[in-house]
This record gives sequence, structure tokens and C-alpha cells, in this order.
Amino acid sequence: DSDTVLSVLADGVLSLTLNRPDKLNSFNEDMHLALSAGFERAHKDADVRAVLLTGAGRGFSAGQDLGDRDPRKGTPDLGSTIETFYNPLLRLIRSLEKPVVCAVNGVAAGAGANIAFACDITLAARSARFIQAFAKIGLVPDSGGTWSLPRLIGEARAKALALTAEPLDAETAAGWGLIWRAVDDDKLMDEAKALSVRLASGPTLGLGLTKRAIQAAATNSLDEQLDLERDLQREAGRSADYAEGVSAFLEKRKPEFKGR
Ligand code: T3D
Repeated sequence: DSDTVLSVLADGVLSLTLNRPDKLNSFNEDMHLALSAGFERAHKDADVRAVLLTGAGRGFSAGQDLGDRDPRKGTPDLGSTIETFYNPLLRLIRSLEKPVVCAVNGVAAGAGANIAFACDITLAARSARFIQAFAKIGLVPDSGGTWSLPRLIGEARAKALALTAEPLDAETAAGWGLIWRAVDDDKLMDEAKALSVRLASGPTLGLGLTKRAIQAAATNSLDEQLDLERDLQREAGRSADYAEGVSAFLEKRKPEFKGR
């Protein structure tokens, strides 16, 4: 059922909207397949210069659809569903060398929260809440949560959120550095769309290399990172967008970037 994710390409932005609002956009297999297909398209389609991920209805995503995990139907191999669905999705988001904006329109729980934290620029409605819901059902944070949380907010806050499953409001999430900004509810989508269009009309080859460099810093030494910056700057310096950016500056006009 491809309606589980609405996909629209306009102004270089591929908007992907999780669309199971009556289940708070919790993940079933259909929605996983549709969302992965959206990000795979973003990898391959040169017309896609940025992605905007959001949710339909009052929530962003409540993580795994627990209706598909009824213990009366047997014990699922969760390692297998993580390997098949959640891990590939995380890798698709992080390896996409194009900006991924996330507009968290309401509650983001479990994998839903950690997928939002994996995006490059995450905005949230002021009424949104982030919940590491795993602790309430005896699970471990997944979708990269045990990696991203301590890196973004430090071990003390990461452990408290993960062990208590207490909801975190959007403003505190922004203040702690988990997300970019909390936005008034009625302005969220306008702001997220404007940001996505601005990024999509930017020098997206350079933006993609910038994303790669910043992510590599998580595991690189300073020396490795300096070498990487040299290599990526060499690549960026050969791009048409760089020539256009400098020409436009010298000619005192607006640049027209093509993403190459
Ligand atoms: O299984 C694997 O493959 C491993 C991977 C795991 C990844 C995970 O994400 S595990 C964590 C799973 N998620 C949760 O445990 C969160 C469960 N949901 C909640 O705790 C609450 O719904 C929220 C705090 C997110 C929101 O609360 P509230 O009061 O705003 O809404 P609600 O009334 O609880 O939910 C509204 C409806 O959505 C409701 O349906 P109904 O009663 O109106 O027919 C509720 O059952 C449904 N819903 C919400 N979350 C889920 C869900 N249905 C299925 N699965 C859900 N996760």
C-alpha cells in the first residue's frame, strides 16, 4: 500500500510524508518499504536536491507498529526486523549526500524519535514531544539512538532519556542540541518547506560533501579529518557550483546553482 508514505517532488525537494495518521504513523512493513523507496529515489534522482520528511495528522511517528508485535502471535526476531528495515533506513538517510530536513509535527516516539535525530536539520512544532519509548516495553533504543543521543547531548542526558522514557518537549530538545529549532505549530510546515527549497536551490554537491565531512568527524582523528577536508575541498573546488558561486560574488549577482 504505497499510500503509507506520500511522495511529492517540487522545487527540487522530495517531500516524504508518513501517512498512517490513525496509528500515529507507526511503522509497519508497507510504510518501511515506501519510505526506503523514497530515500532510494533521492539517492538516484538528480532532480531531487533535498528531502523533507514529516508526518500526516497529529503525530510524527510512534515508532514500530506494536499491533504487528502481539506476543500471542509468537516471538518475533527483532534483530531480523532491525537488520531488514530500521538499519537500512538509517543508512539511507545518513549516506544520502543531499540535505534531509525533518519537520516533527507532533509526538515522535521510539524509532520515530531516533529517525528524526538522524536527519540533517530537524525542526519541531512547539507542541511536539520526543520519547525514547523503548524503556516502557523492555526494548533498547534503536535506529541509531544509542549512537546519536550520547553524541548530541552527552551520556548523562542520553541515559536519563533512554532509561526513563520521559517525554522531552521541543524547546528543551532544541536547547540541548538534539534538534535545530522549535517552531510555532502553525508555522512549522511553512518554515520547513522554505528551508528545504532554500537548501535544494543551493550548491548541493558541496552541501552533500559537507554532510559527509561532519559525519566522518564522529570517528576520525583530527589528522584524518584534516586530510578529508583537503580531499573534499579539492572535489568541491572542481564543481560548476563553486565557479558559479565565485563568479556571482564578483559580478554582484545572485548565483544559480545546479548541484554539480
Ligand atoms: O519491533 C521491532 O521491529 C523492533 C523495533 C522497534 C522500534 C520501536 O519504535 S519500539 C517502540 C514502539 N513505540 C512505542 O512503544 C510507542 C507506543 N505509543 C505510545 O506510547 C503513545 O501512543 C504515544 C506516547 C506515542 C502517544 O500517546 P497519545 O496519548 O498521544 O496517543 P494514543 O492515544 O496512545 O495513540 C493514538 C492511536 O495511535 C491509538 O489508536 P486508537 O486507540 O485510537 O485506535 C494508539 O493505539 C495508536 N498507536 C500509537 N502508537 C502506536 C499505535 N498503534 C500501534 N503502534 C504504535 N506504536
